[in-house]
Amino acid sequence: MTVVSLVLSSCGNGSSSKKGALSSSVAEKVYVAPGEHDEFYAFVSGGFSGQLAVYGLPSGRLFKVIPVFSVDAEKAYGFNEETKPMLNTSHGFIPWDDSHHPDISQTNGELDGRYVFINGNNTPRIAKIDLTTFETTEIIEIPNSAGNHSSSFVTENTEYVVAGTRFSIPFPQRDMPIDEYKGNFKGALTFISVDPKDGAMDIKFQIMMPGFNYDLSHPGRGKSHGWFFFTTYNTEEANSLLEVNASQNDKDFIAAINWKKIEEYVNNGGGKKVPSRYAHNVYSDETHSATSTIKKEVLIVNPSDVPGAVYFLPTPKSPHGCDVDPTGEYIVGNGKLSADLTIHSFSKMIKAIEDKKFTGEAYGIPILDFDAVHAGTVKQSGLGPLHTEFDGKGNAYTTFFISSEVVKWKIGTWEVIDRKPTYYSVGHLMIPGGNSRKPYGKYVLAMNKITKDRYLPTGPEVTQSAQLYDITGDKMELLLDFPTIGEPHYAAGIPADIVAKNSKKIYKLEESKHEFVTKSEADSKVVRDGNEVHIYMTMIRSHFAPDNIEGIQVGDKVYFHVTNLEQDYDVPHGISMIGAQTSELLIMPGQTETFVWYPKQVGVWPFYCTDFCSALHQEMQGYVRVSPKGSKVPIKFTLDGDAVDAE
Ligand code: RUQ
Ligand code: CUA
Repeated sequence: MTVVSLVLSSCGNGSSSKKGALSSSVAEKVYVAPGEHDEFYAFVSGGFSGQLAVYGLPSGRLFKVIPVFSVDAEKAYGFNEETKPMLNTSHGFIPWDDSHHPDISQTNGELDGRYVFINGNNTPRIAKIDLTTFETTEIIEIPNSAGNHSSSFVTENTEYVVAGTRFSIPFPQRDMPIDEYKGNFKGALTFISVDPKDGAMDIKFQIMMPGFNYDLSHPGRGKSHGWFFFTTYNTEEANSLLEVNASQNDKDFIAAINWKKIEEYVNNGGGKKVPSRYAHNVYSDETHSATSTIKKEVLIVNPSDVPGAVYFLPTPKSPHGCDVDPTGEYIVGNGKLSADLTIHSFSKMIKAIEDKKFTGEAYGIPILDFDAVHAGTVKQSGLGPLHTEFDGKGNAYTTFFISSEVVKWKIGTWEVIDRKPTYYSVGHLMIPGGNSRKPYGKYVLAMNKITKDRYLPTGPEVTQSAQLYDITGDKMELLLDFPTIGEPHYAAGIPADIVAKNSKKIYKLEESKHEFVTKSEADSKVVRDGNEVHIYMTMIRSHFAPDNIEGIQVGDKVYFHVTNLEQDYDVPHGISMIGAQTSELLIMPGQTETFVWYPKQVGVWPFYCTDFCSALHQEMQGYVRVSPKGSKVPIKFTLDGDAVDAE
């Protein structure tokens, strides 16, 4: 009630009202009128939903949930025969994951809007989403890894997408006592090359690091291009009760990896191929189908074999986020058990390396002298810093989980300029382009873990949410709360016009190379092959061809290969079959998809279109006659109202 009356009473004050979230101008700043488009896309990770959600900013409107690591019955992802291979791993078909950190591809350090990458944390995987179709088109499993968390961040020209293990594990993986962790477990940092032409991913090498936990990472850029930075914790190498035992050391490390040097080493024949099983799954836009290949070896690099490639920068108090400013000079360590933020200087680091300012080593990796690399500290800035983003105007914004706030501070002077509460317990934050040379510093999006009283209650679980702040002025201004799917971790934002112009409208029917495509109604047919029946079906407003099918028997395995003949934008059709133990298919114009049905009961069973496609959508239906096993009823179907006998 208070909110309503304040909003009303500030009406007419125009933009002169600076009362924060309650001024009347706030509504205008997020209001996107009906029919108008948002200025930015925000790709917000779904966390334990395993997916990636697409929102518009500033409105906070949800456009799409892209299925990535979890099956999605709405889109048949992981249910139809075409996409099942996408979820294959060395552990078999895995229908779920925990998706954390999306990152958009870059060219020359700027967002190019071709792909979004995102990591699966649980069964380590990296996925690539094609931003012409907004569909997951490639997933590569990461071997010798567990809790794939310091991922999936891209280098300046998308040379690599990088994945680091959170949990160290025995290398090679084997049956061994857990209390022999120290020295025997290793942490793999994986560099996945991305083909500049077609975006194909391939594991180029894995660096086998000491058995710490590798928490987050970011690439160098500009002057630090060629380097990658990873926060570590549990440098104690404890293996139980980590909340106590991994917080003993006053400082953990940021690992600085000169990947250019390692790339050169590897290109000259360095490294060792070791057996490792991992899945590489690729979806083809031509066949509308995915294939899964199990790969059998990976190239391992031991850091001490490449002198000058890996260093440790001491960083206080179990750092979480590892963030690099747009110039590439500053590396921010967000020490989650600290009140301070530690910032290292890239130039000082290079100098310290040249001057050999080392204070020791860990497993042969030099530890740089803290004072020789330290650029500054943001003092007493809040409690529990997690992540930092940049606006490209010399300011940084850090989330503080414990004190529930976003704090704005100045790069170089390290002074706090502003702080705004979040509701509540903020984890990540995102400025569009914040992980690039060119941030679009108009908004910051904070992603909160707990929302308690902010929304109508929905039982024991209340939605997680995002909050949007205007950051164009000296002071941040809270504009909007909106609910999110799952639990958002990182997000990636991009100006809409970079992506929208490339959005695909239809799949061209004549270009389809799907194995079971039916390009015209006249080609529709039903073919029996032993107890397998293949139905080659088409759909167009507002009927299926064939519609009535006879001669199916209990115990058959019936494949519905269904092609949507439409060649108009935004005209999908759906199909669902009574008793099918799978989802509907939702088929885009020009696309072919397949589901399998096991008829279990004799009778005449209907199927229908699930997507309201025309005024005669309710007429879009058909029947399958199911006879007892061994029946003499021949295969027969109707096309265009005429009965056809199968050849
Ligand atoms: S980690 S807060 Cu993946 Cu910070 Cu989410
Ligand atoms: Cu096709 Cu409804």
